[in-house]
Amino acid sequence: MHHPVVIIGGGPSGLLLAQLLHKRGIESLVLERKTKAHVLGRIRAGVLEQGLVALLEEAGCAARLHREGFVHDGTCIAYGDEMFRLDFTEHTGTPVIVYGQTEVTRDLYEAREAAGGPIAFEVEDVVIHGAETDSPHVTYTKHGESHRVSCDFIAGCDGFHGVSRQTIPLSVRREYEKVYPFGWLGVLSETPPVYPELIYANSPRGFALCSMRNDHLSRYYIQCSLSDAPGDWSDAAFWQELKRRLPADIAGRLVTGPSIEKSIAPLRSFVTEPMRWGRLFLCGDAAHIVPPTGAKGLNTAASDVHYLYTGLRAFYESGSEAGLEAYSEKALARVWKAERFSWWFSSLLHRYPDQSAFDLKMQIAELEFLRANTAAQRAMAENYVGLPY
Ligand code: RFL
Ligand code: PHB
Repeated sequence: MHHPVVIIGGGPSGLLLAQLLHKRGIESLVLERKTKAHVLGRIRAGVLEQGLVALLEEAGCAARLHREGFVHDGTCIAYGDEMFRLDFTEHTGTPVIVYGQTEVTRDLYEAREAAGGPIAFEVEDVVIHGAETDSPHVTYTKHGESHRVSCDFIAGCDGFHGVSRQTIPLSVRREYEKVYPFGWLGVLSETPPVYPELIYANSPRGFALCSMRNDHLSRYYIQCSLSDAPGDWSDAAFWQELKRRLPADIAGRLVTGPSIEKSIAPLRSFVTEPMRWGRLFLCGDAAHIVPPTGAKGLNTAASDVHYLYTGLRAFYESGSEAGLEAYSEKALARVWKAERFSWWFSSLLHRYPDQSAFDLKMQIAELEFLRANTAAQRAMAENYVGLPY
Protein backbone atom coordinates (compact mmCIF):
# COMPACT_ATOMS: atom_id res chain seq x y z
CA MET A 1 0.00 0.00 0.00
CA HIS A 2 1.31 3.51 -0.87
CA HIS A 3 -0.06 6.92 0.12
CA PRO A 4 1.75 10.16 -0.72
CA VAL A 5 1.40 11.35 2.89
CA VAL A 6 0.86 9.28 6.05
CA ILE A 7 -0.59 11.36 8.88
CA ILE A 8 -0.13 9.88 12.34
CA GLY A 9 -2.86 11.17 14.67
CA GLY A 10 -6.50 11.97 13.93
CA GLY A 11 -6.79 14.99 16.24
CA PRO A 12 -7.42 18.48 14.88
CA SER A 13 -3.90 18.91 13.40
CA GLY A 14 -3.93 15.64 11.49
CA LEU A 15 -7.47 16.01 10.20
CA LEU A 16 -7.01 19.62 9.14
CA LEU A 17 -3.85 18.76 7.23
CA ALA A 18 -5.58 15.78 5.59
CA GLN A 19 -8.50 17.89 4.45
CA LEU A 20 -6.37 20.78 3.14
CA LEU A 21 -4.21 18.34 1.15
CA HIS A 22 -7.29 16.55 -0.17
CA LYS A 23 -8.65 19.86 -1.52
CA ARG A 24 -5.45 20.11 -3.60
CA GLY A 25 -5.65 16.52 -4.82
CA ILE A 26 -2.91 15.25 -2.48
CA GLU A 27 -4.13 12.08 -0.80
CA SER A 28 -3.17 10.87 2.64
CA LEU A 29 -3.85 8.08 5.11
CA VAL A 30 -4.73 9.10 8.69
CA LEU A 31 -3.77 6.66 11.47
CA GLU A 32 -5.55 7.20 14.81
CA ARG A 33 -4.89 5.20 17.97
CA LYS A 34 -8.32 5.74 19.54
CA THR A 35 -11.93 5.47 18.33
CA LYS A 36 -13.69 8.44 16.75
CA ALA A 37 -16.03 8.62 19.77
CA HIS A 38 -13.03 8.86 22.08
CA VAL A 39 -11.43 11.69 20.07
CA LEU A 40 -14.76 13.55 20.01
CA GLY A 41 -15.22 13.05 23.74
CA ARG A 42 -12.23 15.18 24.68
CA ILE A 43 -13.20 18.65 25.87
CA ARG A 44 -10.37 21.02 25.09
CA ALA A 45 -9.86 24.32 23.33
CA GLY A 46 -12.55 26.91 22.89
CA VAL A 47 -11.00 29.96 21.24
CA LEU A 48 -10.08 30.09 17.55
CA GLU A 49 -7.77 32.65 15.95
CA GLN A 50 -8.60 34.08 12.54
CA GLY A 51 -5.69 32.10 11.00
CA LEU A 52 -7.28 28.80 12.02
CA VAL A 53 -10.70 29.98 10.85
CA ALA A 54 -9.19 30.84 7.43
CA LEU A 55 -7.63 27.36 7.18
CA LEU A 56 -10.96 25.74 8.08
CA GLU A 57 -12.58 27.85 5.36
CA GLU A 58 -9.98 26.69 2.84
CA ALA A 59 -10.58 23.10 3.95
CA GLY A 60 -14.33 23.60 3.34
CA CYS A 61 -15.12 22.99 7.01
CA ALA A 62 -16.21 26.39 8.32
CA ALA A 63 -19.94 26.61 7.52
CA ARG A 64 -21.17 25.49 10.96
CA LEU A 65 -18.47 27.48 12.71
CA HIS A 66 -19.75 30.64 11.02
CA ARG A 67 -23.35 29.75 11.91
CA GLU A 68 -22.83 28.68 15.50
CA GLY A 69 -19.52 30.21 16.65
CA PHE A 70 -19.52 33.36 18.77
CA VAL A 71 -17.52 36.36 17.59
CA HIS A 72 -15.70 37.86 20.59
CA ASP A 73 -14.34 41.37 20.14
CA GLY A 74 -12.59 41.38 23.50
CA THR A 75 -12.00 39.67 26.81
CA CYS A 76 -12.16 40.64 30.48
CA ILE A 77 -9.43 40.44 33.05
CA ALA A 78 -10.34 40.48 36.75
CA TYR A 79 -8.23 40.84 39.87
CA GLY A 80 -9.90 40.86 43.25
CA ASP A 81 -13.16 42.76 42.76
CA GLU A 82 -11.68 44.82 39.89
CA MET A 83 -12.35 43.97 36.24
CA PHE A 84 -11.36 45.59 32.96
CA ARG A 85 -11.94 44.80 29.31
CA LEU A 86 -9.40 44.48 26.55
CA ASP A 87 -10.80 45.21 23.11
CA PHE A 88 -9.22 43.02 20.41
CA THR A 89 -11.05 44.57 17.49
CA GLU A 90 -10.21 48.12 18.53
CA HIS A 91 -6.50 47.29 18.86
CA THR A 92 -6.01 44.83 16.00
CA GLY A 93 -9.13 44.95 13.80
CA THR A 94 -9.58 41.22 14.46
CA PRO A 95 -11.87 39.31 16.82
CA VAL A 96 -11.56 35.67 17.93
CA ILE A 97 -14.23 33.00 17.50
CA VAL A 98 -15.47 30.94 20.43
CA TYR A 99 -16.22 27.47 19.04
CA GLY A 100 -15.17 24.25 20.71
CA GLN A 101 -12.31 22.08 19.52
CA THR A 102 -14.73 19.15 19.78
CA GLU A 103 -16.93 20.83 17.16
CA VAL A 104 -13.94 21.69 14.93
CA THR A 105 -12.90 18.03 15.07
CA ARG A 106 -16.44 16.84 14.37
CA ASP A 107 -16.66 19.11 11.29
CA LEU A 108 -13.28 17.84 10.06
CA TYR A 109 -14.35 14.18 10.51
CA GLU A 110 -17.55 14.85 8.60
CA ALA A 111 -15.60 16.42 5.73
CA ARG A 112 -13.09 13.56 5.72
CA GLU A 113 -15.86 10.99 5.60
CA ALA A 114 -17.75 12.89 2.88
CA ALA A 115 -14.55 13.00 0.82
CA GLY A 116 -14.04 9.25 1.32
CA GLY A 117 -10.57 9.89 2.73
CA PRO A 118 -9.10 6.88 4.54
CA ILE A 119 -8.76 6.91 8.35
CA ALA A 120 -7.67 3.83 10.25
CA PHE A 121 -8.93 3.99 13.86
CA GLU A 122 -7.68 1.91 16.77
CA VAL A 123 -4.25 1.36 15.25
CA GLU A 124 -1.49 0.07 17.52
CA ASP A 125 2.29 -0.22 17.42
CA VAL A 126 2.78 2.56 14.85
CA VAL A 127 6.46 2.62 13.81
CA ILE A 128 8.10 5.07 11.41
CA HIS A 129 10.86 3.57 9.23
CA GLY A 130 13.44 5.30 7.06
CA ALA A 131 12.36 8.87 7.85
CA GLU A 132 15.83 10.08 6.83
CA THR A 133 15.59 8.33 3.42
CA ASP A 134 13.61 9.26 0.28
CA SER A 135 11.31 6.25 0.67
CA PRO A 136 10.00 6.04 4.23
CA HIS A 137 7.31 3.65 5.37
CA VAL A 138 5.08 3.18 8.39
CA THR A 139 4.02 -0.09 9.97
CA TYR A 140 1.13 -0.62 12.38
CA THR A 141 -1.26 -3.25 13.59
CA LYS A 142 -5.02 -3.09 13.64
CA HIS A 143 -7.14 -5.76 15.33
CA GLY A 144 -4.09 -8.01 15.42
CA GLU A 145 -3.28 -7.67 11.70
CA SER A 146 0.02 -6.06 10.56
CA HIS A 147 0.09 -3.35 7.91
CA ARG A 148 2.88 -1.63 5.96
CA VAL A 149 2.35 1.67 4.12
CA SER A 150 5.03 3.30 1.98
CA CYS A 151 4.82 7.05 1.52
CA ASP A 152 6.67 10.19 0.40
CA PHE A 153 6.22 12.08 3.68
CA ILE A 154 5.04 11.48 7.24
CA ALA A 155 3.21 14.11 9.28
CA GLY A 156 3.58 13.46 13.01
CA CYS A 157 0.32 14.91 14.36
CA ASP A 158 0.05 12.46 17.25
CA GLY A 159 0.07 14.83 20.21
CA PHE A 160 2.39 15.04 23.18
CA HIS A 161 2.32 11.29 23.95
CA GLY A 162 2.68 10.10 20.35
CA VAL A 163 5.48 8.13 18.67
CA SER A 164 6.56 10.66 16.06
CA ARG A 165 8.67 12.92 18.25
CA GLN A 166 10.30 9.88 19.91
CA THR A 167 11.38 8.64 16.47
CA ILE A 168 13.77 11.57 16.10
CA PRO A 169 17.10 10.44 17.62
CA LEU A 170 18.14 12.12 20.85
CA SER A 171 21.37 13.16 19.14
CA VAL A 172 19.28 15.36 16.81
CA ARG A 173 16.47 16.43 19.14
CA ARG A 174 16.64 19.13 21.80
CA GLU A 175 13.76 19.62 24.22
CA TYR A 176 12.87 22.64 26.34
CA GLU A 177 10.39 22.29 29.15
CA LYS A 178 8.79 24.15 32.03
CA VAL A 179 6.36 22.32 34.28
CA TYR A 180 4.06 24.53 36.35
CA PRO A 181 3.34 23.60 39.98
CA PHE A 182 -0.46 23.48 39.50
CA GLY A 183 -3.20 22.32 37.15
CA TRP A 184 -6.58 23.46 35.84
CA LEU A 185 -9.76 21.81 37.00
CA GLY A 186 -12.31 22.26 34.19
CA VAL A 187 -16.07 21.87 34.36
CA LEU A 188 -18.58 21.83 31.52
CA SER A 189 -22.16 22.56 32.55
CA GLU A 190 -25.46 23.08 30.79
CA THR A 191 -25.93 26.55 32.22
CA PRO A 192 -25.94 29.98 30.55
CA PRO A 193 -22.47 31.62 30.54
CA VAL A 194 -22.02 34.07 33.41
CA TYR A 195 -20.82 36.84 31.10
CA PRO A 196 -20.94 37.48 27.34
CA GLU A 197 -17.12 37.46 27.05
CA LEU A 198 -14.41 35.33 28.67
CA ILE A 199 -13.20 36.40 32.11
CA TYR A 200 -9.62 35.58 33.14
CA ALA A 201 -9.34 36.10 36.90
CA ASN A 202 -6.34 36.55 39.18
CA SER A 203 -7.57 36.03 42.73
CA PRO A 204 -5.77 35.55 46.04
CA ARG A 205 -7.19 31.99 45.99
CA GLY A 206 -5.75 31.25 42.56
CA PHE A 207 -6.64 31.63 38.90
CA ALA A 208 -10.14 31.18 37.46
CA LEU A 209 -11.53 31.35 33.91
CA CYS A 210 -15.11 31.75 32.75
CA SER A 211 -15.58 30.52 29.20
CA MET A 212 -18.40 29.05 27.16
CA ARG A 213 -19.38 26.87 24.24
CA ASN A 214 -22.81 28.36 23.47
CA ASP A 215 -25.75 30.18 25.12
CA HIS A 216 -26.64 27.10 27.17
CA LEU A 217 -23.22 25.55 27.73
CA SER A 218 -20.55 27.05 29.98
CA ARG A 219 -16.94 26.07 30.49
CA TYR A 220 -15.23 27.11 33.72
CA TYR A 221 -11.75 26.45 35.08
CA ILE A 222 -10.04 26.96 38.42
CA GLN A 223 -6.36 26.57 39.26
CA CYS A 224 -5.97 23.45 41.42
CA SER A 225 -3.28 21.42 43.09
CA LEU A 226 -1.43 18.81 41.02
CA SER A 227 -2.32 16.23 43.64
CA ASP A 228 -6.09 16.85 43.21
CA ALA A 229 -8.24 14.36 41.28
CA PRO A 230 -11.52 15.40 39.59
CA GLY A 231 -13.37 13.12 42.02
CA ASP A 232 -12.06 15.17 44.95
CA TRP A 233 -14.18 18.08 43.78
CA SER A 234 -17.96 17.82 44.17
CA ASP A 235 -19.94 20.15 41.92
CA ALA A 236 -20.92 22.20 44.98
CA ALA A 237 -17.27 22.60 46.03
CA PHE A 238 -16.29 23.64 42.51
CA TRP A 239 -19.01 26.32 42.25
CA GLN A 240 -18.23 27.65 45.68
CA GLU A 241 -14.52 27.96 44.90
CA LEU A 242 -15.16 29.53 41.48
CA LYS A 243 -17.44 32.16 43.05
CA ARG A 244 -14.80 33.04 45.62
CA ARG A 245 -12.29 33.75 42.84
CA LEU A 246 -14.53 36.08 40.79
CA PRO A 247 -15.47 39.72 41.43
CA ALA A 248 -18.51 39.75 43.75
CA ASP A 249 -20.93 41.15 41.15
CA ILE A 250 -19.97 38.43 38.63
CA ALA A 251 -20.12 35.69 41.28
CA GLY A 252 -23.61 36.90 42.19
CA ARG A 253 -24.81 36.27 38.63
CA LEU A 254 -23.29 32.82 38.22
CA VAL A 255 -25.88 30.17 37.34
CA THR A 256 -24.76 26.80 38.64
CA GLY A 257 -25.93 23.32 37.73
CA PRO A 258 -24.70 19.74 37.45
CA SER A 259 -21.35 19.28 35.69
CA ILE A 260 -21.46 17.17 32.54
CA GLU A 261 -17.66 16.85 32.36
CA LYS A 262 -14.95 17.45 34.92
CA SER A 263 -11.25 16.99 34.30
CA ILE A 264 -7.83 18.19 35.42
CA ALA A 265 -5.08 19.29 33.04
CA PRO A 266 -1.53 19.89 34.28
CA LEU A 267 0.15 23.02 32.89
CA ARG A 268 3.29 22.68 30.85
CA SER A 269 5.42 24.66 28.39
CA PHE A 270 7.37 22.39 26.04
CA VAL A 271 9.14 22.72 22.70
CA THR A 272 11.14 20.20 20.70
CA GLU A 273 13.64 21.29 18.06
CA PRO A 274 13.89 20.66 15.15
CA MET A 275 10.34 19.95 14.01
CA ARG A 276 11.58 18.05 10.97
CA TRP A 277 13.78 15.00 10.61
CA GLY A 278 14.24 13.96 6.99
CA ARG A 279 10.77 13.21 5.67
CA LEU A 280 9.10 13.30 9.08
CA PHE A 281 7.43 16.59 10.05
CA LEU A 282 6.04 17.22 13.55
CA CYS A 283 2.85 19.28 13.88
CA GLY A 284 0.93 20.59 16.87
CA ASP A 285 1.14 19.07 20.35
CA ALA A 286 3.59 16.43 19.04
CA ALA A 287 6.18 19.23 18.92
CA HIS A 288 5.06 21.76 21.52
CA ILE A 289 2.74 22.33 24.46
CA VAL A 290 1.64 25.63 25.98
CA PRO A 291 -0.26 26.21 29.20
CA PRO A 292 -3.88 26.88 28.14
CA THR A 293 -3.93 30.41 29.61
CA GLY A 294 -3.59 32.20 26.26
CA ALA A 295 -5.70 29.70 24.25
CA LYS A 296 -2.71 29.09 21.98
CA GLY A 297 -2.39 25.27 21.76
CA LEU A 298 -4.81 24.47 18.96
CA ASN A 299 -4.06 27.75 17.23
CA THR A 300 -0.32 27.07 17.18
CA ALA A 301 -1.02 23.58 15.86
CA ALA A 302 -2.93 25.30 13.06
CA SER A 303 -0.01 27.51 12.08
CA ASP A 304 2.23 24.42 11.85
CA VAL A 305 -0.38 22.81 9.60
CA HIS A 306 -0.36 25.94 7.45
CA TYR A 307 3.44 25.85 6.96
CA LEU A 308 3.49 22.11 6.27
CA TYR A 309 0.52 22.22 3.92
CA THR A 310 2.10 25.09 1.99
CA GLY A 311 5.40 23.19 1.74
CA LEU A 312 3.76 19.95 0.61
CA ARG A 313 1.63 21.76 -1.93
CA ALA A 314 4.67 23.45 -3.46
CA PHE A 315 6.43 20.07 -3.60
CA TYR A 316 3.57 18.29 -5.36
CA GLU A 317 2.59 21.20 -7.60
CA SER A 318 6.03 22.41 -8.71
CA GLY A 319 8.63 20.04 -7.27
CA SER A 320 9.99 22.78 -5.02
CA GLU A 321 11.38 21.60 -1.70
CA ALA A 322 12.02 25.12 -0.39
CA GLY A 323 8.88 25.24 1.78
CA LEU A 324 9.61 21.84 3.31
CA GLU A 325 13.24 22.81 3.92
CA ALA A 326 12.10 25.98 5.73
CA TYR A 327 9.29 24.24 7.68
CA SER A 328 10.98 23.71 11.02
CA GLU A 329 12.53 27.17 11.19
CA LYS A 330 9.32 28.99 10.18
CA ALA A 331 7.06 26.96 12.46
CA LEU A 332 9.40 27.32 15.44
CA ALA A 333 9.71 31.09 15.03
CA ARG A 334 5.96 31.40 15.59
CA VAL A 335 5.82 28.63 18.21
CA TRP A 336 8.30 30.40 20.48
CA LYS A 337 6.24 33.59 20.38
CA ALA A 338 3.13 31.65 21.42
CA GLU A 339 5.20 30.00 24.16
CA ARG A 340 6.29 33.42 25.42
CA PHE A 341 2.74 34.78 25.44
CA SER A 342 1.25 31.75 27.20
CA TRP A 343 4.05 31.74 29.79
CA TRP A 344 3.66 35.49 30.41
CA PHE A 345 -0.14 35.35 30.68
CA SER A 346 0.07 32.32 32.99
CA SER A 347 2.63 34.10 35.20
CA LEU A 348 0.37 37.15 35.41
CA LEU A 349 -2.70 35.29 36.61
CA HIS A 350 -1.76 32.27 38.76
CA ARG A 351 -0.72 31.80 42.36
CA TYR A 352 2.69 30.09 42.61
CA PRO A 353 3.72 28.24 45.79
CA ASP A 354 6.97 30.20 46.11
CA GLN A 355 5.49 33.64 45.37
CA SER A 356 6.69 36.37 47.74
CA ALA A 357 4.71 39.45 48.81
CA PHE A 358 6.87 41.36 46.32
CA ASP A 359 5.95 38.98 43.48
CA LEU A 360 2.26 39.48 44.26
CA LYS A 361 2.71 43.26 44.10
CA MET A 362 4.42 42.84 40.72
CA GLN A 363 1.38 40.93 39.38
CA ILE A 364 -0.98 43.68 40.50
CA ALA A 365 1.29 46.42 39.14
CA GLU A 366 1.43 44.67 35.79
CA LEU A 367 -2.36 44.20 35.72
CA GLU A 368 -2.85 47.89 36.50
CA PHE A 369 -0.33 48.87 33.85
CA LEU A 370 -2.19 46.72 31.30
CA ARG A 371 -5.49 48.23 32.40
CA ALA A 372 -4.25 51.79 31.80
CA ASN A 373 -1.72 51.53 28.98
CA THR A 374 -2.84 51.41 25.36
CA ALA A 375 0.49 50.08 24.04
CA ALA A 376 0.42 47.19 26.53
CA GLN A 377 -3.20 46.43 25.63
CA ARG A 378 -2.35 46.44 21.98
CA ALA A 379 0.59 44.04 22.47
CA MET A 380 -1.67 41.73 24.48
CA ALA A 381 -4.46 41.92 21.89
CA GLU A 382 -2.06 41.19 18.99
CA ASN A 383 -0.83 38.08 20.73
CA TYR A 384 -4.28 36.91 21.81
CA VAL A 385 -5.87 37.18 18.37
CA GLY A 386 -2.80 35.49 16.89
CA LEU A 387 0.44 36.76 15.37
CA PRO A 388 0.58 36.66 11.56
CA TYR A 389 1.66 33.39 9.88
P1 RFL B 1 -4.13 16.06 19.87
O1 RFL B 1 -5.44 16.74 19.96
O2 RFL B 1 -3.51 15.53 21.10
O3 RFL B 1 -4.32 14.87 18.83
C1 RFL B 1 -3.34 13.87 18.64
C2 RFL B 1 -4.02 12.61 18.18
O4 RFL B 1 -3.04 11.60 17.94
C3 RFL B 1 -3.50 10.37 18.47
N1 RFL B 1 -2.32 9.53 18.73
C4 RFL B 1 -1.92 8.51 17.94
N2 RFL B 1 -2.44 8.02 16.82
C5 RFL B 1 -1.79 6.97 16.25
N3 RFL B 1 -0.68 6.40 16.76
C6 RFL B 1 -0.13 6.88 17.89
N4 RFL B 1 0.96 6.33 18.40
C7 RFL B 1 -0.75 7.99 18.53
N5 RFL B 1 -0.49 8.70 19.65
C8 RFL B 1 -1.45 9.63 19.76
C9 RFL B 1 -4.28 10.77 19.71
O5 RFL B 1 -5.22 9.76 20.08
C10 RFL B 1 -4.97 12.05 19.23
O6 RFL B 1 -6.23 11.81 18.66
O7 RFL B 1 -3.02 16.98 19.16
P2 RFL B 1 -3.19 18.05 17.98
O8 RFL B 1 -4.03 17.49 16.86
O9 RFL B 1 -1.83 18.56 17.70
O10 RFL B 1 -4.09 19.22 18.61
C11 RFL B 1 -3.60 20.03 19.65
C12 RFL B 1 -4.76 20.50 20.53
O11 RFL B 1 -5.55 19.40 20.90
C13 RFL B 1 -4.25 21.25 21.79
O12 RFL B 1 -3.16 22.08 21.48
C14 RFL B 1 -5.35 22.12 22.43
O13 RFL B 1 -6.42 21.34 22.88
C15 RFL B 1 -4.78 22.93 23.59
N6 RFL B 1 -5.82 23.72 24.27
C16 RFL B 1 -6.26 24.92 23.74
N7 RFL B 1 -5.78 25.36 22.56
C17 RFL B 1 -6.26 26.51 22.00
O14 RFL B 1 -5.77 26.89 20.91
N8 RFL B 1 -7.26 27.26 22.58
C18 RFL B 1 -7.82 26.89 23.77
O15 RFL B 1 -8.75 27.54 24.23
C19 RFL B 1 -7.29 25.70 24.42
N9 RFL B 1 -7.80 25.28 25.58
C20 RFL B 1 -6.37 23.29 25.48
C21 RFL B 1 -7.36 24.10 26.13
C22 RFL B 1 -5.97 22.07 26.06
C23 RFL B 1 -6.52 21.68 27.25
N10 RFL B 1 -6.09 20.43 27.78
C24 RFL B 1 -6.97 19.44 28.26
C25 RFL B 1 -4.71 20.02 27.60
C26 RFL B 1 -7.91 23.72 27.32
C27 RFL B 1 -7.49 22.52 27.91
C28 RFL B 1 -8.09 22.19 29.25
C1 PHB C 1 -11.96 27.10 26.86
O1 PHB C 1 -13.05 27.64 26.57
O2 PHB C 1 -11.85 25.89 27.03
C2 PHB C 1 -10.75 27.96 27.01
C3 PHB C 1 -10.84 29.31 26.69
C4 PHB C 1 -9.71 30.12 26.84
C5 PHB C 1 -8.54 29.57 27.30
C6 PHB C 1 -8.45 28.22 27.61
C7 PHB C 1 -9.57 27.41 27.47
O3 PHB C 1 -7.45 30.38 27.46
